[in-house]
Amino acid sequence: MKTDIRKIPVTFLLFFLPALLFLSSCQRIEIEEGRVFLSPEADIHEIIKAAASVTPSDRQIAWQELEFTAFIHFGPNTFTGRQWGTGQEDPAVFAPTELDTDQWVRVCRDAGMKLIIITAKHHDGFCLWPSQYTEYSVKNSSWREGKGDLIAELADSCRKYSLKLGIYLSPWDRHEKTYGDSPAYNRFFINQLKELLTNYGEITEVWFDGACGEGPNGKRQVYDWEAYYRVVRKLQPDAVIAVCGPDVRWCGNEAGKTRPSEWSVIPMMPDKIRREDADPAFARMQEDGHLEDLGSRKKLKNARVLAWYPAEVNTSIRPSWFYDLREDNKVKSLRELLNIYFSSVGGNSVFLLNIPPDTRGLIHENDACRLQEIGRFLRVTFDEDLAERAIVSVAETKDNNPLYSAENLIDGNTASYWMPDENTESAVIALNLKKRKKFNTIVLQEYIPKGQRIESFQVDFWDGFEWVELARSTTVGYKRILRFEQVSAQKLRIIINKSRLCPTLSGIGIYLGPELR
Ligand code: FUL
Repeated sequence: MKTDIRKIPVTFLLFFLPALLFLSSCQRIEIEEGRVFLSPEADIHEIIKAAASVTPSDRQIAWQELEFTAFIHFGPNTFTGRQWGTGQEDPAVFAPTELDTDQWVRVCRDAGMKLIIITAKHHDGFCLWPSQYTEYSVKNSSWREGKGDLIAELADSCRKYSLKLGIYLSPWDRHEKTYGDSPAYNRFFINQLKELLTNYGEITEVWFDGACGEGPNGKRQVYDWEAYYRVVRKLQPDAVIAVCGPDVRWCGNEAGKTRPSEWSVIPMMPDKIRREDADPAFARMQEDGHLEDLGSRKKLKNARVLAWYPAEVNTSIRPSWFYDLREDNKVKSLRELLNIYFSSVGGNSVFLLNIPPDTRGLIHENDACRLQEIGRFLRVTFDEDLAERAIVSVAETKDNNPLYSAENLIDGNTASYWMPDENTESAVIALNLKKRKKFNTIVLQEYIPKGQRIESFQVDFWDGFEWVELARSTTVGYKRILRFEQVSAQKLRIIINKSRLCPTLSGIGIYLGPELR
């Protein structure tokens, strides 16, 4: 039956039809916690607006604020010189003579680290806690006469020095007989996960490695990721699930490289949010420097799902993940480590630095000394913020509302922020330090609870005659640290050249750090 348009009531055409059209256009974008679903009709403007509105979960924000974190690879490999144990090593090889987790935590704390992730179980299957589901653990080693629990000791030390604790639990288990017999092994793995998430207090990060090799029976396991995630969410709802998990993305290399534009909002394959299944752009970043961004306009063009999926940059202080005597003199230099720190923490990522304890069960003097140096350098650099008492001015503040005032940029409080009106895609922030000051470091922070928006910006200083460009960069995100040759100036301006929707900034810091030799 055909409808004669002349017979449709005028009220329908005037009122309901526009309403229907409006509603159907809203269907182009659906927002769920931390994700946005776009219909194929969404155009680039709608996509960009949607991308600017993707926000992190509270657990992702808390994790991002940790900034600098430690990885501890420790287990039978420490004693055998291997990097991947076979699972056939005698548990008796695990025999640290002076194990002291307080020492580990003090070294990390002094470097400025806020969390320690321990390899509770690496690929060899050996458990650093006395799991009731396997005999392959500390309980069959001579350490503490088989009565020790390394996870408990580390958890106590972390509590003592106020650091957070995370666990690395390798799904690939080269020892466990049920591995490869998928449902049985998944039950085994979940039981171990439950032990770790119930018996040691707060766990802040669960690090799932994606390695999936053969088990002792030659079979390959099908991991039940969704079931693992449910256990973590239920037992430790505030913990982030990293790498093979929905909250934190592996940066794509093990060399400590960060992309120049590290976006936390990136396109995902529908329903896939894991290292292996994600967009092909996630494929291992080449260590020779394949640093293409993941979230620029070009990358968002054909996106159907957008997610808040921030990067974690991991590397080891030595060439290997586990301790090896032959590497005692191969500890990365201060310069190398600080460069990684500034590009990762200052490049919208969290820096996860591995420090492998030695066969005594201590962090070796060479590594400990380097971490002391890092801590000292960072403390000296960020000791005094020269912007603290500056005069700051902007052309625009959202609704002229003091809640979003430019003063928030220099109040030392990242919970307050400046924001102009919506659709203000560029802006200038002027800073007057009241007198000439020397500086070589600038820190900018976006207010990420509102999303990540800045696409390009520059910093200029007034040399007495004209504005001179000091630095230029792309994204800001949680934090951007700019380092340059020392200058002396009283006036600066930050020009946000391009932003999605409108920028937000929660902080600007100006510092004079030691030269990095
Ligand atoms: C990798 C593992 O295979 C390495 O041994 C190490 O644990 C590293 C952090 O993750 O995938």
